[in-house]
Amino acid sequence: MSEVVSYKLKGNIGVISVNNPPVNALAQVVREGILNSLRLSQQDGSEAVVLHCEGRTFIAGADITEFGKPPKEPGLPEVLSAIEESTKPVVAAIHGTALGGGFEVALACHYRCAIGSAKVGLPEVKLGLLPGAGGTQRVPRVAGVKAALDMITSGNPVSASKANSMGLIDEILVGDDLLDAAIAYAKGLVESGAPLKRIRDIDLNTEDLEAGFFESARKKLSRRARGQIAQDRIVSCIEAAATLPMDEGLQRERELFQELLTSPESAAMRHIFFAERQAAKINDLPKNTALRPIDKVAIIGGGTMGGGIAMCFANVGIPVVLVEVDADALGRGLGIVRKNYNITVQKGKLPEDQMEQRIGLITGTTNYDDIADVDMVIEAVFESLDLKKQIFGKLDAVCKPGAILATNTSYQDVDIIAESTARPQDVVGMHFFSPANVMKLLEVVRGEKTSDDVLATVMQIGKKIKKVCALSRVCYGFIGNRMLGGYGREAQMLLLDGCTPSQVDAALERFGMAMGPLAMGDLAGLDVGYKARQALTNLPDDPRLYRMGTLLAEMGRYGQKTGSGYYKYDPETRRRMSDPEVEELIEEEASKLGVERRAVSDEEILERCFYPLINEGAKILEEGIAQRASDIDVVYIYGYAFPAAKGGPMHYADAVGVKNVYDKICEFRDSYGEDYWSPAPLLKQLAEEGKSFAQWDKERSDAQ
Ligand code: 3H9
Repeated sequence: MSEVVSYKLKGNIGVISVNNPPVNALAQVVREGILNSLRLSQQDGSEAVVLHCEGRTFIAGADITEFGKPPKEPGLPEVLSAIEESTKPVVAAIHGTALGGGFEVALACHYRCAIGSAKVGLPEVKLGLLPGAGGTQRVPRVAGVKAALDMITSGNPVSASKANSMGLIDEILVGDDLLDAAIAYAKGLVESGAPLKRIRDIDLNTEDLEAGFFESARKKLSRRARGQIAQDRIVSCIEAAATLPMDEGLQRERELFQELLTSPESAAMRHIFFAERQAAKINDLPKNTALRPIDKVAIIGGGTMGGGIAMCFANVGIPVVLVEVDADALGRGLGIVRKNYNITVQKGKLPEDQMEQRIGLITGTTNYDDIADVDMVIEAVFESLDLKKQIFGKLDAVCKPGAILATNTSYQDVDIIAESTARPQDVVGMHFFSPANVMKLLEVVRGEKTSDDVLATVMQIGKKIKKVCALSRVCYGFIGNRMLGGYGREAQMLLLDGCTPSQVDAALERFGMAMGPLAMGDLAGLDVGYKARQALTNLPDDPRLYRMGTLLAEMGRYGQKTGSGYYKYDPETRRRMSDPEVEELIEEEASKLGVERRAVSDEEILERCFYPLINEGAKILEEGIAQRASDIDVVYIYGYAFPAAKGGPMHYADAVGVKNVYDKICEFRDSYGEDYWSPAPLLKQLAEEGKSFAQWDKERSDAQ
């Protein structure tokens, strides 16, 4: 028997222990080990069997690295059948997170016990999959169709106590030692003559389901699915649970799981799963780099951004001091924080006493001397290099030695900011995305002199405040905003070439973007882009460039905040509507500029908008601004709402074929000129070598 899974008899209880760090994933050796252990348990003097895991968690799911490779025996369904058919009760003892296939193993057991801090869930949908080992058939039998649908389509785990109330966990264990408590529970079952409880034997109650329930569930989910098919297939599986005998339901689940496993959506989402974890790793940082303790943080600037960042820290129990220039501004800042928390409370997502606790962790000051003792400062004032330099000079004077001095700048040069202190090694960029308390991305910007321990600490604190971190070197706009330039430019050029705003946005929204670039411009404010462009000195002298955005801003049509921009907005509902006035204006401008308008296909819209992203991404890679192509994908998924089902722009390039992207860019260069369409040397190289960005990442990682 493998050492990864061991079996021992403890009195009259057989104990199967899984030990496959870090998360006890169900690799082949684990599946085989459990199967062999079960066989032993059927032949010895045990009267019940406990299945438990060593380390930090119960089984966290199938081994995702095995997906896409030839299957290895035994499959998980075989293991689950063996558990279910055991002649002695099998008890799952859960701690940490029992997820996906891990929770499905537990559901095949006759009883489930868990410690109070445990969580259980079926997160497969987040990988573009569905629970493929009975989850869609067993959960509805226990918890009902509606609760099952909610759990499986959201993919969110539930606490042990919630699972207990849903019937998914039979017993919450007390006591310090999980295994002792689970053995005691199993002994109790034996003594009381508890039956072999199999979920498959439960009759599913469908009485409370209104007619057409599954159809309307499908419709509702398709609105939020953004190009993903998994939700739809999950509904089909649960429908099968409600209408077919167990084994036929399992068969249906198996077929649909296999379909999803080979889908491009799931490949993209699995790519992102690993990319996200990889992005937190800094290639040249020694593994044992010491971390600086972060027990108290200051935020300079209590605007929307500063307030949102303060909430991120308060949410995980870290005290924050908000610094503003005067009492009024401070009052406004603290007011924004309270308002945001109130919204969360009203949505029922946060109990009121917890809100007060969190708000209690945020204090305010107008005096820099009050932040002399903090471990980390994050400057979040508006984008003025002079102002930022002044602030960092002040911070240098008041902050204790070793304090991390971070700037939340979106564009400014972190090295220049660092030079306004005598401790550039302590200066780093922490680029949050708005609203900072909601958006998951944190771009960590490594200055020329940023020290290793500052970087390691920021990566760790980023994870603690529940952000997904990606490292960028210093350049204008860092990874995300730098790439965005060409995307916005082409969206506007397409208007002159023949599109309406809604045609451009709709094509990109059908692709899966949460919002098209023109609607996004209206949301952010067309005045913002207008002002930012005025500060740029190196733009090509081309009257077509950003023509419509500039015109609309000059007309005072700033977007949603003025009720009109590329679109008109209903003052009550903020619903966007096409504006014939804008369409006329576009036609007039095109004719003034001598652009002959023509019909533009959706395909061209996608290519014109996304290929500049990919091309700039390739330049960012060859300049060493990003460590990996997959980091760029992480930035776009978590910071710019690129659809997860497409895996980020670089993965999308791989899916389309790097050579196809390169050829198209060359074609655009020939039609529209070199200013906007000069292919990145790395793109050319990969196209010529027939390689993908994923291969490029792998080769570099292998060489390290
Ligand atoms: C499934 O189960 C399908 C079945 O229904 C049907 C089958 C027939 N496999 O996240 P962390 C690695 S689908 C392989 O940083 P944390 C991860 O890459 C699966 N590797 O830890 C990382 O590696 P590295 C359903 C995995 O403490 C390391 O473990 N299950 C897997 O922050 C640490 O991970 C899921 O979707 C895996 N399943 O969070 C659960 N999981 O160190 C996915 C993790 O080299 N996992 N790794 O970068 C998670 O959500 C989190 O890992 C967990 C721990 C919450 C468990």
